Amino acid sequence: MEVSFFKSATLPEQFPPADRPEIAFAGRSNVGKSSLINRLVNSRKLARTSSTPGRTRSINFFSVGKALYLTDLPGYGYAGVPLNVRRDWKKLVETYLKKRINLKAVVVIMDIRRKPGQGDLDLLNWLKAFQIKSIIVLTKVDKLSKSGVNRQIDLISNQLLKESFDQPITFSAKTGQGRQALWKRINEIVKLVE
Ligand SMILES: Nc1nc2c(ncn2[C@@H]2O[C@H](COP(=O)(O)OP(=O)(O)OP(=O)(O)O)[C@@H](O)[C@H]2O)c(=O)[nH]1
Ligand SMILES: [Mg+2]
Repeated sequence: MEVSFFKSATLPEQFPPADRPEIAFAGRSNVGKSSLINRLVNSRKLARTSSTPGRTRSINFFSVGKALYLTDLPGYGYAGVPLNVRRDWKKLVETYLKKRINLKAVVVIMDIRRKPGQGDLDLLNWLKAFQIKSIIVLTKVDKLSKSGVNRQIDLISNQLLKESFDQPITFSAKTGQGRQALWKRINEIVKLVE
């Protein structure tokens, strides 16, 4: 299916019509959200990536044929962003999550090398409270050795299970590991045929 950039929104009025299912991607600033989307659809330049945190400031909508929207949400938790800008993002993202009626799930992306931060747990709990499905992904697995990956999976899964969240999917935007598992999960939720 053809994937293309559809629209960038900084205000709710700019969101495209809610005429197809939608999956959003969220996580800390610089965690690798845009890279994950690019890898998922195997297009290197679709979502802009950067080594400068706080790059994605708007909500970016990508269309997958006419079947689906993927949305790249601005990252949270980066202190380098001025407070008033951070407040605007928060408002935009909260409005999005509350009002977007075609939203089927939010992929919550975390760095496998770090333990889930307060921002991640807040988001997960918030989604749960609003009965929005979450898919937890641990990305950048290519940065650790196999034993390092296993150790982190144990550690993070334990912490998430304590708060009764699902088992995470491990992913690498660099190698493509986890791409199929993530599509499978998305397909289960939106019942698409890729
Ligand atoms: N090795 C490796 N690097 C990654 C991976 N995913 C992302 N990166 C790198 O991490 C940096 C941030 O990636 P982005 O995809 O721009 O992160 P983001 O979450 O969209 O960032 P913001 O939009 O600023 O919040 C870039 O330098 C990427 O190349 C991965 O799976 N493996
Ligand atoms: Mg980004």
